[in-house]
Amino acid sequence: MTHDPDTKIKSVEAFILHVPVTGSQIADSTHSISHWGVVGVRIETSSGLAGFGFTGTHAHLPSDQLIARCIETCHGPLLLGEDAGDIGRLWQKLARNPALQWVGRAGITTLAHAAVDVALWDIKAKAAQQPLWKLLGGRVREKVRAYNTDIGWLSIPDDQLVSGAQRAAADGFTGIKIKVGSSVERDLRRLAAVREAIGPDVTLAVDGNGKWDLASCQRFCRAAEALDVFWFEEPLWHDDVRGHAQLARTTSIPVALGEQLYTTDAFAHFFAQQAIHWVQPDTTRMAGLSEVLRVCDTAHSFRLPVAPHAGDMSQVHVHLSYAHPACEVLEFIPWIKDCFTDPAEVIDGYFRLPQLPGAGTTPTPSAWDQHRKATS
Ligand code: 0YR
Ligand code: MG
Repeated sequence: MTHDPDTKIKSVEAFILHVPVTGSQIADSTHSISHWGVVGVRIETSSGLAGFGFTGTHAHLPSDQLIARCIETCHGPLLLGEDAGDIGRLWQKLARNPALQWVGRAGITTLAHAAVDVALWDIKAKAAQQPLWKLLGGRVREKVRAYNTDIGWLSIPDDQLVSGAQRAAADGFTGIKIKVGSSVERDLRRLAAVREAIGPDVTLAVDGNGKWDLASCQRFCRAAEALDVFWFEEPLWHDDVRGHAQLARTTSIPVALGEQLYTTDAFAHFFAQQAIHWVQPDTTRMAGLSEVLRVCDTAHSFRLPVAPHAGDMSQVHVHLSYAHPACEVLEFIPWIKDCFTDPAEVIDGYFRLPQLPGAGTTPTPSAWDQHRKATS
């Protein structure tokens, strides 16, 4: 293997940022949180180029510190001295690290790998002095449509849910998503109220975070079908391929999922069983952009649309979505965008095209000062 001396990896350092969410607390059907965790890595090359990548968490410091430790002590030593440009080879090296046999394949080691892989893409794009979307083949679409998730939390009372949805539509959003998974009756009432308030032209998706059983999902869907639901996200438990396939056969509402899947193999089961309509891989949850690209290509071959899940709050996925033909719509949550030099911003309902070289993962100095937590 020949090594470009300029992109030789000199250091691998983990970092943790805890960034407040909108208001002081939000909830879905499984948990409530006050901060978003940006657990990442800064990789520096011998020429002094710094690349950043991160995973997204619910900002639980002890588990964030496990990810940081994995980055520095398990993945880091395999990277030092390597050519940062060898993204594919380094992906394999980390994914097939014999030291992580049994320990890895999902969870902490994969989240840590996600941060590393994205940092390598960031370095490659910065070395080329181009925003990442140019490296991914350039733009395939004029604009990336955004949908707003931040107006739809289960913790938001009914009247504020309706006014928030109206405000988002007035701001130019053509898509919103609301959380479900509390009680079928309450969630149907909220869904109907939102649909009534926004009219027929704004796409309206629901997200259950895997809380309900099949019977509850079917009961919900029977009534929800009349309300033009864009997709039902994570209706059932994340690994339940058969249940999702059964639901997909019995409702006209498209099934969306992927934010809890760590590998292309996990997606393959859902594709094979026709248990998925909207494909939602996440560069922070799978082992980075390299693995997400494989899922996007596969989805495309099945003629299935991709809507990346925003564990990165769309900092990286906005590049992917401009460049990949399968990506049709992208989630918008504004919590961490101002922590980055090239924020993922929505103007009149569409994501701004990123301009700066890199993957959109470079933190600002003030975010670094304000939100940094100890990695051990
Ligand atoms: C907020 N996004 C999701 C967020 C997310 C959660 O806690 O992490 O709702 O898992 O379903 O689509
Ligand atoms: Mg979700």
